[in-house]
Amino acid sequence: MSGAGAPRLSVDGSGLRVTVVAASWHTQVMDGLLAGARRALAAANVSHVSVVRVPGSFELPVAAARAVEHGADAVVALGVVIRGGTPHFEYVCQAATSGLTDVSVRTGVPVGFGVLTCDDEQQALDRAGLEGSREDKGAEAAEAAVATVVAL
Ligand code: DLZ
Repeated sequence: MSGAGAPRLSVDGSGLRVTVVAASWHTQVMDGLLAGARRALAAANVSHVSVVRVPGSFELPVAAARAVEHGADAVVALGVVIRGGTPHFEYVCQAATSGLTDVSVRTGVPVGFGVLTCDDEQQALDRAGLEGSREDKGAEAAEAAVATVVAL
């Protein structure tokens, strides 16, 4: 985890089934987030990892709900939403955030929140876990999901 006050998480996720649901907009950033999530899950010894790709971040909640129905112990949701010239940004961010929260709270299955909501592409690249990025939000979301399952 990174940022002021962020915890250092180190957990053993052996035996857990984790599904990564990933949007497809902003390919380069998504590739970084997905690679970071995979790295973090491997470091936590999670061997049962499924990846489900959906078109956009708006579709992440339904994919997360299905993953839970199919037996996932934790879900990692990854997406990138970049502000444009219309209010569309707010609607997609709101739908993704509240939808993923709803799935998690309703089912009791942790959902790691790795959806970047950025003003421009550079902000997203800085957080994508790519070479030169300052932060690795895909890894952070995966670590948070696994740590929460273990804690509960
Ligand atoms: C339509 C749209 C736009 C404009 N921007 C993004 C974005 O920056 N990131 C993202 O993940 N998805 C975007 N989408 C697609 C919506 O999430 C959704 O896939 C479509 O509205 C179809 O339901």
